[in-house]
Amino acid sequence: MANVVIVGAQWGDEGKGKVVDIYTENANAVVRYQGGNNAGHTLVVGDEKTVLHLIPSGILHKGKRCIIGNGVVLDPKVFIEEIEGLKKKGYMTDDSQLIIDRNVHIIMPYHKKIDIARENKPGERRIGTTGRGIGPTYEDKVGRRGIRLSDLINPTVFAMKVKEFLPEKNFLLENFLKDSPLTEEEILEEYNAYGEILKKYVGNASLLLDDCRKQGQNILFEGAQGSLLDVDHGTYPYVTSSSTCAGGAAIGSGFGPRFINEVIGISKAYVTRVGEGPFPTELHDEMGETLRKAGSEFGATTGRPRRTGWFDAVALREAVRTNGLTGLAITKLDVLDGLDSIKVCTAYSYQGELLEEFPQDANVLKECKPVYEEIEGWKCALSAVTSYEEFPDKVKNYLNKLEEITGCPVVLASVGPRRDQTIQLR
Ligand code: 2SA
Ligand code: GDP
Ligand code: MG
Repeated sequence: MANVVIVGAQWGDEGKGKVVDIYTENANAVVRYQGGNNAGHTLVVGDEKTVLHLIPSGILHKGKRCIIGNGVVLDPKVFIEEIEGLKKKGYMTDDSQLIIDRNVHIIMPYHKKIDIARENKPGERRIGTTGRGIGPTYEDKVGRRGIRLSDLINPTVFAMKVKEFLPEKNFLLENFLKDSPLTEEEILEEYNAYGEILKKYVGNASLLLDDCRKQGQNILFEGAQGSLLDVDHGTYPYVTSSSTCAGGAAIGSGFGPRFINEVIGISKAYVTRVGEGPFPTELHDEMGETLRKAGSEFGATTGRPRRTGWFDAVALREAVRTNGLTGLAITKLDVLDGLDSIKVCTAYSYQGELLEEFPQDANVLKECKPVYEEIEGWKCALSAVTSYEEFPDKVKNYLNKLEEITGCPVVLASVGPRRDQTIQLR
């Protein structure tokens, strides 16, 4: 292992948390580089389940540095609660294990209110956001009206910025979104207390990572959401507001892109999506429900039911290219255990034309019909399999098929949520 980026190769929830936890074994530092607490990354160790929203999934490994890079947007309340939860379980015994870059942008109370009010506004196009204030925080970052962690920990600067920005937010809330305004006093009282707690975690992620690199240490970058939710390369406007693709790892941490050695894309053996937006292989029938039940497909942050569908190689080839994937990890193979036959989408049909490449326009994608190849199911339980050799031939065929139609080698297969239900193929 050298410096590796782990990204979701679909619309999120592919099992990134589980894979990052496993790769952390060979890493010295684990870095979150985009998104915020819209993410829900699930780790299962023995019988204990931990869902992380902000803190890198390496945190269960003692002594591994966990870094929150500049590209992340941070809700201080959620962050503090997450630390408390981990400490209660006996993790994070040393506070210096965790560093937050001082340029991280802070999710403010008005960001959350605006996110929720926009989603609920009659007549507005809904995105199906998580309601965590992610989009409005990134808007302010790019609009140069953001509040960074370095501002939060300086009460004078923080008060000045709240005074400057709040009137515009209140105007929007009251006049356009028909929501109640916020007062400076309530924000300062709540957030000054957070600043005091967060102080001890503040650092320079870029400098730290460069030091790690110079010492020959291994760095793992943990993507959140998925490539098809990338603000540039995803199914815009039905995307999240950050760069979820591998390039985001460099921007969101201040690590030079030429030092990244591998990019591993995580993909389910089928597809899920939560929120609105086009999804060509979506199943609206019994089979969709079967996958949702067998895969426990409910949001790890909001509990929303996830939409389900067959594996989509057209979408995955897009992820292979936009991320420069060096390998694929296929998760949740066990969810397909009971099926007589499994479909994989190899191309789309659009207005009588065969498309082999993912359309850039969401309006075209919305009209695409999947062209399927059908593969025989293996009809046996995989959850106890521990090596590639133990896989029935039909599973090996499925994995070979996925390699062939995506053009990317499968390096890992997962047959259950636990750490020990993982098979390294290469
Ligand atoms: P947002 O809140 O502005 O980022 O929402 C914009 C779109 O991005 C999607 N999104 C996600 N998709 C899958 N998983 C996510 N994390 C949670 C999980 C989701 C949950 O792990 O299950 O619990 O509902 C995630 N975060 C953002 C979102 O659905 C919108 O389509
Ligand atoms: P992430 O956002 O990509 O980290 O994924 P989530 O944690 O949101 O969702 C993945 C879900 O699938 C979690 O509940 C995991 O525990 C679970 N999971 C991961 N890999 C497997 C697997 O191979 N089989 C099964 N059955 N569940 C898995
Ligand atoms: Mg998730």
